[in-house]
Amino acid sequence: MQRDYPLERMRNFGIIAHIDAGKTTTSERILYYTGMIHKIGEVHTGETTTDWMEQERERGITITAAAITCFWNPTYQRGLKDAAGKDDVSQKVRFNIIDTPGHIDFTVEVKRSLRVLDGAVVVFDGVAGVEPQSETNWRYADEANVPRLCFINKMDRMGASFEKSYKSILERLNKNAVRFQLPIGTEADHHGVVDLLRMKAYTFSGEKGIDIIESEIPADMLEDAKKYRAEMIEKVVETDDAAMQNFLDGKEISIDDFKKVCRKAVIANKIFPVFTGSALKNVGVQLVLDAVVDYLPSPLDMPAIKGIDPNTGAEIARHADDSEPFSALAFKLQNDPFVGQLTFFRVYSGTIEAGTYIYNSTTGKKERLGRIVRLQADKREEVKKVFAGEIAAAVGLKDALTSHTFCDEEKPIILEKIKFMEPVISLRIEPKTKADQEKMGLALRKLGNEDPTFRVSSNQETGETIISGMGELHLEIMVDRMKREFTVEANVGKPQVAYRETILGEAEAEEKYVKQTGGKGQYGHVKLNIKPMLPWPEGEKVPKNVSNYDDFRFINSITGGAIPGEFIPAVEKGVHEAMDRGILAGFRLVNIECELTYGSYHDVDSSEIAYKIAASIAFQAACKRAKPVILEPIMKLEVVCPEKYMGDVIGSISSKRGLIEGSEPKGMNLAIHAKVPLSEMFGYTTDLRSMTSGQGSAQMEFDHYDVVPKNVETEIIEKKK
Ligand SMILES: Nc1nc2c(ncn2[C@@H]2O[C@H](COP(=O)(O)OP(=O)(O)OP(=O)(O)O)[C@@H](O)[C@H]2O)c(=O)[nH]1
Ligand SMILES: [Mg+2]
Repeated sequence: MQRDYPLERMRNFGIIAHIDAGKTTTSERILYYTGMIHKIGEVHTGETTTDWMEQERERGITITAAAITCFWNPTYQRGLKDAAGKDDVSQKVRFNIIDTPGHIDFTVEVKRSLRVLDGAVVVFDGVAGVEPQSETNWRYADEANVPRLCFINKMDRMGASFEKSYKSILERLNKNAVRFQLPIGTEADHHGVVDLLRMKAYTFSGEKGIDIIESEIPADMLEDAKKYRAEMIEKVVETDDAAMQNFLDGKEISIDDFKKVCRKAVIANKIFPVFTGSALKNVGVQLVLDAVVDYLPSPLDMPAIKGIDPNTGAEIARHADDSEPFSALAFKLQNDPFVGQLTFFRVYSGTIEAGTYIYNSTTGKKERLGRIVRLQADKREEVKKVFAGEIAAAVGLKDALTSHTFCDEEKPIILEKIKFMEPVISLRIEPKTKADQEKMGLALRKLGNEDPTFRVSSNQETGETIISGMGELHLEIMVDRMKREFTVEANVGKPQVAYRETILGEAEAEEKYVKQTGGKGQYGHVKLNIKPMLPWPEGEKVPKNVSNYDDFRFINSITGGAIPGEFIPAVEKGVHEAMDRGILAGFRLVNIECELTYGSYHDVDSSEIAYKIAASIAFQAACKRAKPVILEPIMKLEVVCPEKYMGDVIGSISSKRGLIEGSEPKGMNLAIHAKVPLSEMFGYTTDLRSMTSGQGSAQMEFDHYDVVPKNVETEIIEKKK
């Protein structure tokens, strides 16, 4: 079976932005203009295609990233005929698009999407310009090296300003953002855009702006258009020596040559073209799609994906090529209302067919791959075979989790894992009845599998179940989903900060656990050394005697069989369990390197359980002497309010152990930036509202964990008792 689309005519891209910038509204237009849907649904009526979850439709926000496939024939190809006299669709491109949420609590969706996408369209609210989540998502895209186009949306809104928004991109995101268009008219009068490359004006008419009308640039805009065109060309040719030389020689660059040079520059993250319009008023979206075709990379433009050969530990690479060994990354699990469990994966190399077995190199297990589907709006299209560079979803896989690698069993590779943030907030959850109790475990496990930033733990002493996540809204949605999708009724406690514990010093401890009880006794003896964990040196291979986790490292330095090899995993397990229990106030210990340096054994009495207990006791004893401290999440806070409330707002932040970092004008308001401990911030939005007569708003995002002051530590420990 052949692939239906050549790699160079595929674009995998995401739509990312701050909350409410218009990503879903834009995605819905894309589905309409590409003919995937015949009626546009709006966010405010809860009828869009990509916001399909009940909670999304009710609240008008995106919660989970939705992947959709569609096909686009660039507008500049329209009306062209091929050699046979038929419509020329030689440039038609397949889009795999992911509409992501903007709310910080669901930021995991942006992170994992960017990992498997080749490009992104970053949407901005034309009134607000760059907002906190625009910055965060831009940073994620930087980390993932994803080329970007910018779309300044909502130009129809009162107070919209293309120039101000563009300036905020230059100042806060990247100075290589370049105007490729200008809006025609703003606010209620906004109705078209000027394309600076073609030097034409475009307006949109017909049903939902489906017809694109080209005309001359309005006379009063010509001057600006010429100026900004020159600026655009100069910025772009600067990235290419040959083009620069021609430019200096005074030669006019052709549209095609400009596109070629620009494409290279965008893919190299040297240029970020800026477009504009209004998704809601159907202005400009089609031209952004043309730009996706012209400037964003196909899988062929991306560097080979790197991974580790699990047999040798050596770094190996796979190219976007159907003839290479199969490799793919699972990036998202979703319980689909129509077909059940879906595992989304991106194929990096080779191909895979439905009805065969898929090898998971992360678990070392094989599973039958029954069906593969691609999501096209609300249809699920069955596909027989998936090729390099494609994104699809497997139906019904049981063992695969986010970040797992699928590959050719004969030519194994493990791709780099997606790094997720740690949950900062948690609450106690209690099933209402015995029947709920049984269902709750299963429901929480499923939800946790879908979302790596949602964690479930149980306190063995109290029997309590604790769920943790990224914020109050995150946990609220999860509890709501548990009720509706799994019909589990539960009582929930108040949200609490997810504290952690760690050590600042180094210590050693030894424990000999011996029990003589008539028959076979117990014997386990270990000596441990612990210290704060430093990052593993980049590029250095992890030796066999080291288990390296994100926040814990275990080194087995036993030589000469002082402890038989079969008991070492029990020692590690004992340490793990002790870490989960914490040392000061029962919060999980993190960032510790633990070295097993010495021990002994007994021919008859040694057992796994004895080593586990000995290790737990020794580890806790060592922690007590290694300057243990409690860590708390510190949040990055932005408060936007009229200037006259500045004094009150700053006062309130300071009284919450906050650190003011600065302020800047933002439209008619002032934006105040600060770092504040999360524990002080519950209910802050309400306080702020009353402090500013409803005119202030706050945005918060996790920044880092920091040691709590001694007096606060005492308070936390007291409370725990
Ligand atoms: N005036 C105006 N409103 C718009 C425009 N685009 C979107 N909106 C409105 O802005 C609100 C948010 O739009 P969405 O498309 O849900 O924004 P989003 O970026 O997907 O939001 P999240 O996914 O929740 O982060 C909705 O009420 C839209 O109707 C636009 O171009 N102009
Ligand atoms: Mg949305």
